[in-house]
Amino acid sequence: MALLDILIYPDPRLHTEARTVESIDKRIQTLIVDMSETMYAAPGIGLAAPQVNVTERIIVIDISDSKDSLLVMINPEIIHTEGYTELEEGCLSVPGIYAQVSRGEKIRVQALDKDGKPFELTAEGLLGVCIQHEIDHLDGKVFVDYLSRMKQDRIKKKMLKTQRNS
Ligand code: GNR
Ligand code: NI
Repeated sequence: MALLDILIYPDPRLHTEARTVESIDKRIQTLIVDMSETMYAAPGIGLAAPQVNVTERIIVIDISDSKDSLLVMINPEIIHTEGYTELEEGCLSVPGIYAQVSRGEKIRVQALDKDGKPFELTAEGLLGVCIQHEIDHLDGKVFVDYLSRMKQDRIKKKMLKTQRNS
């Protein structure tokens, strides 16, 4: 059991594009277990590898109340989007900050599961938003990047200040 450290905004490493996973070996399997434990402990409903300083395209998600529905996606790709939705989002890398972000309402995603087997799923609601939020992390994007420059500056200052004081 290993809990990983989560990078906090505005850490520049959160703005690095993650690379495609080429082979799903023991190292990746262990990373997935550690990422899941880190997400559950946080607690959060999702976690992307770049948040724990691993620049590879891996995400874990569990939006269930019972925390027994782990979804692992390796090299996820959105292959279709329909409509628009807006939800108040938070992020483990931006603790204490919540804001509305506009996203696709219904998405179709393809990915590899933890054993490297390809699968597809259609998602909407919280799951759809969460998948888009996590794929953004893989592309070096954090939800505050969608906010006004003024809000981003305020959030940056607040984050740097709380990190100095802890
Ligand atoms: O725990 C999380 N909650 C959340 C709420 C609304 C929209 C997205 C999320 S993802 C977030 C965990 C996280 O930071 N994943 O990258
Ligand atoms: Ni996040």
